[in-house]
Amino acid sequence: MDVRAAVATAAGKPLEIMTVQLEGPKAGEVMVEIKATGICHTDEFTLSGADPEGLFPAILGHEGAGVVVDVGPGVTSVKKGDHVIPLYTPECRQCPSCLSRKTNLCTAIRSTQGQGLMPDGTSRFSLNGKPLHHYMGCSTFANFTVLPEIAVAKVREDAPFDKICYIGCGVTTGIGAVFNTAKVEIGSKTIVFGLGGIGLNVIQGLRLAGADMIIGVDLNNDRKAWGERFGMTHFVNPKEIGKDLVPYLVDMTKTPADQIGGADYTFDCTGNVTVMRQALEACHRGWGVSVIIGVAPAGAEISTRPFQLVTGRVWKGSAFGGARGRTDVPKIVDWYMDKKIEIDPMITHLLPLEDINKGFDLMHEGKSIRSVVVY
Ligand code: NAD
Ligand code: AHE
Ligand code: ZN
Repeated sequence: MDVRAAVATAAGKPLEIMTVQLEGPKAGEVMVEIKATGICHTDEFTLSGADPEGLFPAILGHEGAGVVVDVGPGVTSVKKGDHVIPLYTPECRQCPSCLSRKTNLCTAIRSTQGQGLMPDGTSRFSLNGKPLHHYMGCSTFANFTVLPEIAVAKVREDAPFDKICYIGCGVTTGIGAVFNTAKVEIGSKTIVFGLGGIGLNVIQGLRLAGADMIIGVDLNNDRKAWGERFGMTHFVNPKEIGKDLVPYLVDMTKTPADQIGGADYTFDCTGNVTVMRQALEACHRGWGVSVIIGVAPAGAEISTRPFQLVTGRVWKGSAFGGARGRTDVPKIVDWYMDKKIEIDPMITHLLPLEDINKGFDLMHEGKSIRSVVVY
């Protein structure tokens, strides 16, 4: 069938809106009509050419919500009419990773997904007979897409698509990093680097977890009010402090009883490897945990003195907030519907597909938290 899509034709070029062809679902697959999709910084990262796994031409987008319109043979867990959120981290519940209970990184289809293909090694998307790559197993920058059954979370039907699409990445990533990865305790001192679509969700997660101190760090002063809106207690713009950032942050966390200082938990939500080092080194000696969420460009590497780790700081990473999508995403939708978490204010722009490139411009200009394309 013909579908409308924003196609990434080459690295660094704006997306092109066009009609492309989509094949129906094969065994174990479902076709979903995408109703809304957020634009995450990771889409920008791949479009820019910085992603070592980036493939072109491709249909990007991985933060969607929609309705199942067709199912292939053997599909049992969802049916036509179900509301779903696509999962770039699937949950097969059978692979060694899922069975380990130690990680959310299901390995059932990771290899074909990384090659921009469905699990059978082919693409469902094409343009004039030539295949187009899928992206992160989702390709939500099209009004219809095909996904493996294990890569959709069935969610309640009264939840609005233009809000819950954000749970497909940003919300779950930020809140999940706090609860699943860091396991932050009540009363913690915390620092969040980068107050964008992910960082603000880390902040609202920290507020929920009962952190005492939530320091937000960003180069953009407009982000101060945004951070405060979700529970940030202090704001630091590294360009304005006139001294080195790490000792400055460590000083902020000192108390008369603890003159060592340092945060219990820090989170990188920038993808900048210099910031990642600062986030680690701003942790408390002996126990501070730093969680890397940001995605760094091809060739970038992190470094620190091993002494930082010898003296008890811990470096961790978090993908999709450590969430098991089919199990956890429906619960996060409930949290939103029950007003335990906020989403609406973070969705700063709603755009038609034709204007999707404006969403990328707004991100570059630091003017949006989340732009959402509504089909
Ligand atoms: P965003 O563009 O909305 O926000 C980034 C923020 O970081 C902005 O406020 C920007 O001003 C700030 N920033 C940039 N450089 C900085 C610096 N040197 N110091 C302090 N602040 C700085 O992006 P986003 O959608 O929030 O994504 C953030 C990062 O998280 C990206 O790298 C993205 O690819 C990654 N990400 C990872 C996962 C995961 O599962 N690990 C999921 C989603 C996004
Ligand atoms: N392809 C990149 C890495 C991209 C990456 O780290 N992706 C995150 C999700 S970002 C969502 O906005 C992730 O979940 N990674 C786990 C995985 O299996 O991809 C690279 O550097 O090659
Ligand atoms: Zn994302």
